[in-house]
Amino acid sequence: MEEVDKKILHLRRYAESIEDLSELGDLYIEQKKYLEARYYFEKMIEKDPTNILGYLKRGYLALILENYRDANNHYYEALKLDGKNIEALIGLAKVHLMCNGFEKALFYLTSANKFSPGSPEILFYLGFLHFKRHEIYYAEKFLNEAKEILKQETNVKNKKDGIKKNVGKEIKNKNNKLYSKSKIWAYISFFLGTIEAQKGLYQNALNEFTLLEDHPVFDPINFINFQALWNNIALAQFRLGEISYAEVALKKIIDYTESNSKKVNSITWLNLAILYWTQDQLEEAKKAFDEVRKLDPTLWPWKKQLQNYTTHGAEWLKNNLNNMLKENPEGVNVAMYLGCVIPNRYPFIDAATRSVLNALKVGVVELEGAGCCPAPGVFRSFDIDTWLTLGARNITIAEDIKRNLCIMCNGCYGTLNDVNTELKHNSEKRDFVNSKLKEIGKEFKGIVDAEHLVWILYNDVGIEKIKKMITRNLGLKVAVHYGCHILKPTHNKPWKDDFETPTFLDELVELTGCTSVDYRDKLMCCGAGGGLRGSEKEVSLDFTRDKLESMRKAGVDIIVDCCPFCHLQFDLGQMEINSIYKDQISAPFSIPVLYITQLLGLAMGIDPFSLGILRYPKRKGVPPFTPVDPIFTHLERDLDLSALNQPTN
Ligand code: 9S8
Ligand code: 9S8
Ligand code: COM
Repeated sequence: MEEVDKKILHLRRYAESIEDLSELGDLYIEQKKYLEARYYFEKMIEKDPTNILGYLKRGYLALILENYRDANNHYYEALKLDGKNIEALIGLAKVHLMCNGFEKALFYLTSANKFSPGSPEILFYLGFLHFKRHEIYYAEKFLNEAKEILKQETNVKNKKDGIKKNVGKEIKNKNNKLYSKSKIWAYISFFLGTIEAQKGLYQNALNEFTLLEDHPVFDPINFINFQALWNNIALAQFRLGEISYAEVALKKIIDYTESNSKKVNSITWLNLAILYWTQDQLEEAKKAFDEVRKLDPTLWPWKKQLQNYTTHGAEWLKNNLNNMLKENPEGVNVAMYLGCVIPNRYPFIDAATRSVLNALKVGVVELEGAGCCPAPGVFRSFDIDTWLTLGARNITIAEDIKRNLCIMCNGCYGTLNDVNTELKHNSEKRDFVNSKLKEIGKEFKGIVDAEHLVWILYNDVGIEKIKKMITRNLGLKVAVHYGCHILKPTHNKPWKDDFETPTFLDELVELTGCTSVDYRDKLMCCGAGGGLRGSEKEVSLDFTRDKLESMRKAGVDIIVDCCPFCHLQFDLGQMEINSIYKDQISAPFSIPVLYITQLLGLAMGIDPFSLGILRYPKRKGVPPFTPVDPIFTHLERDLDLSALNQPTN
């Protein structure tokens, strides 16, 4: 008979005191015999309803069983007996954390912190709470505080015990790095690493993660934790370009599951699939995608499109685009204005936009013979009359077919909307422009609107309708970038918000289940506009670098924009900054950049090939320059928070 069993037998016979019953319950928990444990904890309460211990134990057990209502009730009873009981306060905070009741969790943790200041456990949960609320600054602050206190405690303890070598609470891992065996310490390091990764500081992240490689908390026995850690290691390696290390890390998880009949999660396979895809190992990628589908069909629903795309390539896409709705007699109809940057450098922005408009049943036709808008920051700065005339010419093409323009570029929108307003209201200028247009048999009438795509989505189609089309919750943290010309000048813009604090683009982004994260100088220029990129590239990239550092500080997953020129500046710009400003940046940048319709399309379930997010074959020298595939990889969502229910030492 095992020692534990003997002990249990003994206690069952002789247990009398509250303490004995409590010990017996604990032993049953260890053996995962929860019903028995509950029986003895209930006996504790029966025996002495004024003793807090029984309620605490019942709450603790309910937490393990993820029965949050019960946990809440028991801890609440405990708190009634002793309003300052730290365990009850932390227990209640955990319950609310698990149910995303952040306000209440914060309340309990703050009280706990008041009654027991400087407890690493409380500080850890405060950090964790802020982490979950995407408040990176405070998350880091509390986690670091907790870590510091743990370190001091360990030192004191080691000194007191006269411990000189690596025994007791501190041990060395195989890389000979000193670390603490404490559970809380391990979680703190894990979250600090995750935060570093979210900031794009992948080397820092790895420094934290490798400390945990052979930590008991992340041992394969705690499979969920083990998987989360190695997924995160893989992601950091992947983003650092260490592809083979990333592959090894992911395979480590899969190998372990195969030999231990554990269940690998679909995200691990998805990460592996994306890794192979980016390396052009299509056969392996397909196999991995198959595994993803088997485990979770909602995570990778584009199996058929993948087949089509890999067998028929661009033909399949072209057919898709050719068969789109041209006219909707009851709905919204527009004429697509492309500008210069999209057709020449980012054709997938066009493809993504058309796919989304088609899904929303918007009729789309071409503007045959349209030219450069012309660019506001360039032409208008030199010659207003030429600018007006060329702009008016483009508008007349839409007038001929009586459709409003759908403009995907802020600069083009700036020009065409300004020209349109100006000529509708200024008869002198209109006469001048028309005298020029007459030479090519055209006339500006002022009968259509020049609209930004975002306004068409937000207003003409409407938030409600888009919301109904959203089928997937993307859950990414997004740096929304508006750009200049969509907001300014303000006199002829349709946005009802205060133009200094616009929300329309954030609202669209948040329809997808993403969070728009605030960051410093959100409305600042990307740096490209006004001819700056063309004439002073380094200066323009200095702006961009500044914005990117702010985004990184806010820990965003991706950037979302609504202008191809901004898009170019962020996408290609990150690569340029990584070399030009190598010595001035905290680490190389690699934040995926999505155009708004790519994000919406993904949330609407449109396949990533039609949206230009995954492509084949992979080519050098064409966008996206900053890889966007990582948006399919999941960082903090790998974390299993139930692991936090385990007792902490
Ligand atoms: S067209 Fe010519 S150069 Fe650009 S993309 Fe937007 S602004 Fe108008
Ligand atoms: S590009 Fe698009 S809209 Fe602009 S001018 Fe300032 S920001 Fe970027
Ligand atoms: C920016 C256009 S989208 S421009 O460079 O200001 O003309």
